[in-house]
Amino acid sequence: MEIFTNFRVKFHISCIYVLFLMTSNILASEEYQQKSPSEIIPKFVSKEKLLFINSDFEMGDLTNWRSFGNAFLNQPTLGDNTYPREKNKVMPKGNWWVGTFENYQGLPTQKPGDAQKNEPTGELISTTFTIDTPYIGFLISGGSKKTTAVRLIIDGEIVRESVGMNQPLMRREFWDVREFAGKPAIISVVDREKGPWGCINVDDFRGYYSPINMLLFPNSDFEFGDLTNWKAEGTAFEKQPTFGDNPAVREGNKHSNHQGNYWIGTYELYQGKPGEIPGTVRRDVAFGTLRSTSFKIRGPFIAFLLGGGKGVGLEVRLYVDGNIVRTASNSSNREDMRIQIWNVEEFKDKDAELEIIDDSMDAWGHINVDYFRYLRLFEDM
Ligand SMILES: [Ca+2]
Ligand SMILES: [Ca+2]
Ligand SMILES: [Ca+2]
Repeated sequence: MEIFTNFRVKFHISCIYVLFLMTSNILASEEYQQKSPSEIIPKFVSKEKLLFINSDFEMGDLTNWRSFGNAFLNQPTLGDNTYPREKNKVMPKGNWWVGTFENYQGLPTQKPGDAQKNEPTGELISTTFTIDTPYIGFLISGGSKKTTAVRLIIDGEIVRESVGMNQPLMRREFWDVREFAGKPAIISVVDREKGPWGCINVDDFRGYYSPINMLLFPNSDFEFGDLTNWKAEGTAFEKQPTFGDNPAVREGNKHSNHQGNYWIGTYELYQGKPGEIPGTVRRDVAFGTLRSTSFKIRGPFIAFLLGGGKGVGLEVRLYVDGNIVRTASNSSNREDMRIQIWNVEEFKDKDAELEIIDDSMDAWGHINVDYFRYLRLFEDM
């Protein structure tokens, strides 16, 4: 009888729980539709901690790090040292960071902006730490080749690697390290490059319990596989987003360089659905616009991928308070998308919208875009 009662109680609790789940799902979806779009953006909060003592370089020395070669001899660097020199920000977290182009530690013999430039090379290796959070996050910028990189090494193997984007501003990068839970690991920062962009900048290595959402709004990277939070007009964006590296299927040597699985390519006609054939194209004759939902500007820099034709009528626009405040277009005809960065510091907390325009029917009359996101958040500065 007791078992039966327990079962009934459990059954009732289960029913209530299922009802609760159903209701909360309905509420969630209603909330999603009824609230203004900027309110549905996930909160950018995340619990985190230092990966190990001085993983943020705030001791002002290389405690818990070992340096090899000469690139890291004059590290860490004090303050946003690129700014006095070239008016470009790196945006370190705190006072100290590592930048192998830099040569400023606040010594009396030095002045802000001093540089050792690209020539020095070397490696910086962290103390061994245990992977006890599901994610590792850090700041990174510098050269985009594999010769300037940040690596996670476990059991002597490189298991994660990130590089810069050939620009000074450090972005917040995350590694999913759940599969390595409990393992001993080290961070290696390498600079094996003497040529242009032969430098690596890093700071603020932290263990995260969840990654911070850097998207502008849900589906600003098109990974839903549909146009949720986007509104298409005209025909160019009808069968979007595009699935996979469709130009490479067709031409082999041309790649889209997209993020994840989905992106926008108005030449393309393949969404990965049953019955569709990879490599199929719509060609350049369609035109139209794709307008995003409204979102609040939460970070100082918006980045995205842009490719396609360079012609008139192919453009990405940022609207703030209904006015066009930023535009981007291609400088050459290219399928492979490249990173574009907008400084939007002045529009903090304002309402914005994106618009992608394909108003061209010419040869190369198509536009490719993907992965609209923040490089940093105001909360992360
Ligand atoms: Ca720091
Ligand atoms: Ca170098
Ligand atoms: Ca994508």
